[in-house]
Amino acid sequence: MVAGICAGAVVAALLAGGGTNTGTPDGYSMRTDARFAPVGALVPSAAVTYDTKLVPAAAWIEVGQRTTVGGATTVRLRVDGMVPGHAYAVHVHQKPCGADPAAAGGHFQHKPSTDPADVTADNEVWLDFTADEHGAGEASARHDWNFREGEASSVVIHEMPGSKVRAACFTVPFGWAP
Ligand SMILES: [Cu+2]
Repeated sequence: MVAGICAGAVVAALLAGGGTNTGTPDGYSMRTDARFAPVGALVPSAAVTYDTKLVPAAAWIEVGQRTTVGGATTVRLRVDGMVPGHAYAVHVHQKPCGADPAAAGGHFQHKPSTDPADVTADNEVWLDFTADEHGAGEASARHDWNFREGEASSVVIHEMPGSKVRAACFTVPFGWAP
């Protein structure tokens, strides 16, 4: 019975689409990458830039997720082609990206809350980074909890820490398998 439930969840994870998804009895792992393209680009991308000065077209992003059976989840971010020395704020957001930067909705929160005090790196997935002198950057975040179905769908790059302005967005097949 338990095995049947697990198998169903794995299928759901695999159907989430994109990248490399591996649902196994050991958990869920996924890695996906893309090059940014502006809204309305001839060749659309899962990675959309709204501000090509901060996130240039053709800048690269990779996001990986590893979730263990117990639910502990690590999310990794790697980027290249960003503005050297610039500090970006990055979060996992609830909805897929769209032409409108607001399409990605709010942050994924482990404990859903409207209290600003719950907007923390403990209750959310933050992947802030500062690009190195070559424009590359990376970050990772680990939590004891997992995503919930349909509540984590993208990674949003904000123009700087503390800013709500969305410079770019990457639609990611996050999983919620056991
Ligand atoms: Cu955000």
